[in-house]
Amino acid sequence: MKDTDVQLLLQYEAKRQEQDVNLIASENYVSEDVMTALGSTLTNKYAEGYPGARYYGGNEHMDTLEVLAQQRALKLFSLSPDEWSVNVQALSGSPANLAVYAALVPEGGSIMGLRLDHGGHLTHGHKVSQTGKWWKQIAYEVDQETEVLDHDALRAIALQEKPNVIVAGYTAYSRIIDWDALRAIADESGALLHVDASHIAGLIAGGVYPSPFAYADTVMMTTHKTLRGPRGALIFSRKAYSEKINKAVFPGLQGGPHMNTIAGIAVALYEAAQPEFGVYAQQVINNAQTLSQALQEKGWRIISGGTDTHLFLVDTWIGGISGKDASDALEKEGVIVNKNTIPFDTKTPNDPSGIRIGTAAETTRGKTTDDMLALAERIDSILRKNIHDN
Ligand code: DSN
Repeated sequence: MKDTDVQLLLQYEAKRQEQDVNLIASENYVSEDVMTALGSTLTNKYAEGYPGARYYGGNEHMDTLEVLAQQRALKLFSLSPDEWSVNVQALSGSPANLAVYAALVPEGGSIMGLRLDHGGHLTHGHKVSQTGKWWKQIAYEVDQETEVLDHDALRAIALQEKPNVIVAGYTAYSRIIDWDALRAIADESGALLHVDASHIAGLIAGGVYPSPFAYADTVMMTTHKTLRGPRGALIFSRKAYSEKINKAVFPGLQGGPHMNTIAGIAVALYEAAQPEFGVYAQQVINNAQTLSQALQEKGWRIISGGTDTHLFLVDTWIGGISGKDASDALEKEGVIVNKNTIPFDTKTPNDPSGIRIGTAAETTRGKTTDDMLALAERIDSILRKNIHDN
């Protein structure tokens, strides 16, 4: 590389990724093949439009590629192309959720989403996100005692507020989601059910977490978390909504799709369809359960008492160290997590009461439950050294 400044940064970051323990719940390591697709000649190509209807010439191979990615996505989640479509062009999760609402929620309508500090995402209608400015957020919560979803409370809110769409699927929620219960609430309140499966996509693909497809009207997932692809998103929709969603993505919100990313997504979908991906997904959960349990046994409070997924939250504040200080202390010793609010947090998002831990990335690096036990020792000892006196 002639640009030695950038080359050096690439080398530094590669080394950092090699050396650090990565417990960021939304990160993963893609394969060499995905990297090859991302760094390919496809980055040179403009392909505004959709297969067979592009605004530029020279898209013969791009059409084949985009259709291949669509076919693989539908097949991976056992969806019939007669009932479902998938848009593979959204640049990432936030614009993908925005596209879904732009297509399906009328101006001034409402989005019922889990509160950000209870595990929801900014784009589930939070006021600082455009999704909370163009539409009204009807917020729901987890139960204060159990820290899991309370369907009775959720149903009461939905029946009173009659949102246009209910969003299920979260960013910092470690339990199995009862899709059936949410479908029933959506039906009773006259709402659509939109599932944000970004975090759990790879677990669903691997067959180790319940699939939402039989219950949802639309399912959005990012491709770079547990699904282990490049940064991007898939928007699945029942046929009745697909045309509106496609128009919302292009030309509504985006121009030319990133065809190199779509190629990377196609490769990741191929990889996720292999039998070994199911083994990987199960190991991700085994590792998260082992790590959370080991930390719990060392006295750390785990939100909701454990995990059914790749992630969990630790209430570090009750153990004597804030989420920010915990995250900083761990980072100094090469263990990367993110600070995170916990339900009913008494502290602030910049210095919340907890940290979020995920095992998808380290499992890709071959880590086992024995490694998780050693990691729990390491995390516990770092945190204990940094507990505040007060
Ligand atoms: N920021 C992502 C996460 O870390 O969960 C969600 O967009």
